[in-house]
Amino acid sequence: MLNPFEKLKIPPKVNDTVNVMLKRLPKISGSSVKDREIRRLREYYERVEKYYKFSIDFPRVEELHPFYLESIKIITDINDLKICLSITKKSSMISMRILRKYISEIKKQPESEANKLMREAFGRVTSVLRRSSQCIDKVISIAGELRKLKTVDPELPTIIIAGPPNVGKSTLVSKISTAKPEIANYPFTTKEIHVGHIILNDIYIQVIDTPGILDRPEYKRNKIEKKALNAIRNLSGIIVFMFDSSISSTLSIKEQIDLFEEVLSTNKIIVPVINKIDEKYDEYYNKIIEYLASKKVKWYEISAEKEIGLNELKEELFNLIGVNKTNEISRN
Ligand SMILES: Nc1nc2c(ncn2[C@@H]2O[C@H](COP(=O)(O)OP(=O)(O)OP(=O)(O)O)[C@@H](O)[C@H]2O)c(=O)[nH]1
Ligand SMILES: [Mg+2]
Repeated sequence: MLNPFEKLKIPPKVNDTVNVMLKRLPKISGSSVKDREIRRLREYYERVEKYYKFSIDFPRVEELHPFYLESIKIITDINDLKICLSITKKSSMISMRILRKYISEIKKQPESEANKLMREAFGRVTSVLRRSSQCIDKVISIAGELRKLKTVDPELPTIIIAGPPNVGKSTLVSKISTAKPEIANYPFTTKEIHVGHIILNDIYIQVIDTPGILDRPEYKRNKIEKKALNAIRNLSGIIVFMFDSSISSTLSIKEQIDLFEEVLSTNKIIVPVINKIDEKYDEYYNKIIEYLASKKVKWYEISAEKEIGLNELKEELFNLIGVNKTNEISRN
């Protein structure tokens, strides 16, 4: 299943449509005044029809995969969206009806009435659209944001790279997959979910880079953190949870452990990975391994940046996914 918003045709914002139409009017001509005014209204009709089709083609919220449903909830209130979708549909239907009525009226009336009728129709439709423009434009911008998630396929075998900010998630993703996310030495560099692939003979493994998450209650979390949690909770796949063993880690060891516990509570397969082993700070490192040993889980120690321990980690991930490492042909 691909992103249900990927193929959705998103119309221009209302004001843009009206402005384009205003500029187009003097350029539309016809064989007679009647013909010209009908052509003008027909062109408006075609543009308005795009809003109608958009409202009809917008994926039904009830049928969305939980990952996409949650993606909407992060951006907006679902009920507001539903109301705005129905306003988009209704106002475009009313506008289309007005335009049809005036087109047939122009056909019936004398030539001398044609321009007046066209202007009347134009004014009425424009005011219907403008009255609903806040709602229509809202749905348009939500659809635009959702389309950006076009590469997330919730049904591909998936590895989700998660953890605190600045721990090296994007660095790891860039080393093991096709994705080339931005890497920088400050928290919240990654603000969206990014997707790369490890390509094997017959399958694609999706590798998802997520934004950093802080150890704090749900209600305090920002939209960026919520996007990461959405991937963790609603995409099926293996989670690589990264710990930072360097002295400059954004979260304290206790916070890192608490966050790990939270992710653990999702009951997904989780592979703990201690990163920045090249710059490990013994006191921190010891606390992390002491904790992981007490949990009786197998962990991996890597330096994503210096490419230490990556092969062992990949081998484990491939095993968990159920593919053989010898099948790997490329990471580009
Ligand atoms: N010493 C060392 N530094 C690393 C390692 N991996 C990443 N870094 C550095 O850590 C910083 C953060 O790396 P990113 O990959 O952007 O970290 P991130 O977890 O994606 O960060 P956010 O997107 O902000 O959550 C960068 O300066 C990296 O060069 C490592 O293994 N060792
Ligand atoms: Mg990042």
